[in-house]
Amino acid sequence: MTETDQMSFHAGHVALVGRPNVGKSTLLNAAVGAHIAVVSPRPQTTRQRVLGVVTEDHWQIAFVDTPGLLSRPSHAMDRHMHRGVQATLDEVDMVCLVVEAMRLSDDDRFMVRQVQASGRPYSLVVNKIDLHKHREKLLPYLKTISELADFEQVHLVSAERQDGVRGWLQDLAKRLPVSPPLYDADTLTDRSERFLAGELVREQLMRQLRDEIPYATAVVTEKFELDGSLRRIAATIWVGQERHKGIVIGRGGERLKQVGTSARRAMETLFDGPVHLELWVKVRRDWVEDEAALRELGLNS
Ligand SMILES: Nc1nc2c(ncn2[C@@H]2O[C@H](COP(=O)(O)OP(=O)(O)OP(=O)(O)O)[C@@H](O)[C@H]2O)c(=O)[nH]1
Ligand SMILES: [Mg+2]
Repeated sequence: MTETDQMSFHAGHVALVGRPNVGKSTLLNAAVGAHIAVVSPRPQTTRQRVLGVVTEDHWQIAFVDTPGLLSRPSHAMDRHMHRGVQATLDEVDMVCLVVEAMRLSDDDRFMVRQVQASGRPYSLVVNKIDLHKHREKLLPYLKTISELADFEQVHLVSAERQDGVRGWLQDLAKRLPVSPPLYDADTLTDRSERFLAGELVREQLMRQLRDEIPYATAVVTEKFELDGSLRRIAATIWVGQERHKGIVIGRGGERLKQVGTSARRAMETLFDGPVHLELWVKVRRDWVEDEAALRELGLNS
């Protein structure tokens, strides 16, 4: 990189925050162009922050995807998520608050206050605009939400359809500090393939299990070995109660098989190579409330 290039390069960290289910992780994946953050129709899918890096000729944005927060944390894991988001807000150069078009709940308002209190420059991303054909109907909504805080910019996007994402990235990049790149140009995330493998299994649990069960599951990758181009991966699915074990396994092992097949396919796409995946289901009573268990499962950061 020449000296002139260095003087015009912009780089920095940008937090993606918002209440659960607004599409932060979908937006991260759309920005990075790879499925590094887990996505499901259920709120509170993301549990730990994930870094996603986008590098272009003149800029680099390092996004931090965060768990969606509820205004009232209800258990130990919730409280860890709140602390994690706060730590992210303290570290980044800018914040993007993500909301869902035409929705404004108490949890959204809580997040607006968090973002205001962060002391960082912040902008608004209104996602899921594909769900609204007549854009002019969004105007009263945009007026109401814009009046809640002094957003530097407001962007309308559809993360799922990749609509408006490019313009949003370019606009953000301009506002980042002049700085050399913070990561290698080919870095996509700070998370290891080992971590991502566990997350892709958990994503399938979030998508395929009903009721409260997926919230009481955690996944730990026990083995991650390279055998030529083949990745041999073994993971344990931890459940909070004995009766959940049977539900995760399903009749004749059918559910676990489907979880495994879908997770393996997602891993093969992400890692760009074949994967052999082995899954085990084990019980650790009420681990969501158990600080020691949270530590062991790596969920207390
Ligand atoms: N129609 C539509 N759906 C979207 C869009 N973006 C995300 N979704 C869907 O919204 C749901 C939630 O998406 P996520 O990306 O997991 O949301 P999140 O904000 O990361 O949620 P948490 O991790 O729980 O905080 C998923 O079913 C997505 O497919 C969009 O632009 N349009
Ligand atoms: Mg998420």
